[in-house]
This record gives sequence, structure tokens and C-alpha cells, in this order.
Amino acid sequence: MDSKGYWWRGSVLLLALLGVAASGRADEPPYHARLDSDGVQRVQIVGGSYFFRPAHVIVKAGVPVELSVQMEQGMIPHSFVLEAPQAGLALRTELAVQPRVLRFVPAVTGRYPFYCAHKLLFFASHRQRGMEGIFEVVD
Ligand SMILES: [Cu+2]
Repeated sequence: MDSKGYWWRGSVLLLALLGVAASGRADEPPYHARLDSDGVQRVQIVGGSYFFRPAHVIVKAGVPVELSVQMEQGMIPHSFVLEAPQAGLALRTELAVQPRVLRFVPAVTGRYPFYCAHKLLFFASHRQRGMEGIFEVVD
């Protein structure tokens, strides 16, 4: 293949990656948190190499959230970071096979990225490799 062909294919790949970064996983519908009878929205997110599932979560503003995060069995360490000071959100934890529960009340509507903060030496970060998603707060 000539160099022009490589350039074109690279551009298409880049656009595809940007599209995923902007919208969460395009191939999966967003997960709407269910409201339990005790008035808490419960969400479970599982991380692994290199994904979060679900990668797009929708919760209601002003209602308490219990967000359970955990990782699949494996040797590679992962984390969960959701930092949006403008929305009063500052969540950061290492992932373990045992679920960890993060409790908060999302107050400000918006779309906030979450991701894994790990990166090994000169390799691409886990976030670049697909460990990111969208936490969406709606009215
Ligand atoms: Cu990771």
C-alpha cells in the first residue's frame, strides 16, 4: 500500500477513536440507574482490560447514589476516577475484585467522564486504551 493509503486509514481510525471518547461506547445503550424502594439509585460498574461496563451511566440529580465499582479477576491493576469539581464530584479509588461502594448525591446535571488513571511506562494509558466512560446526571 502507498503512504496515502496508510494516512487515510489512520485518519479513519483516529476519527473512530474520537467518536468513542466523545460518546461513551457507541455500541451499547446507556445504563439508567434503577431507583430502589429506599430512595437510593444503585449502579454497578465493572472495570477490566480495557473497558468499563457499563460505559455510560445515567442517574437523576438530587437523589442519593450508591455506586459499586469493582474489577474483573486479573493481574493488571485498575482504578476508577470521576472528578468534576464543578459538580461537587471527587471520586477516586483503586479497583478490587471485592466491590467498593461510593456514596454521594449528584447535584448538578451534566455529562462527566470517568476513567482508569493507570499507565505503565511508555505504553498508552488505560484511558487511551478504552477505560473511560460517561457519568450523566439528568433532571
Ligand atoms: Cu486500568
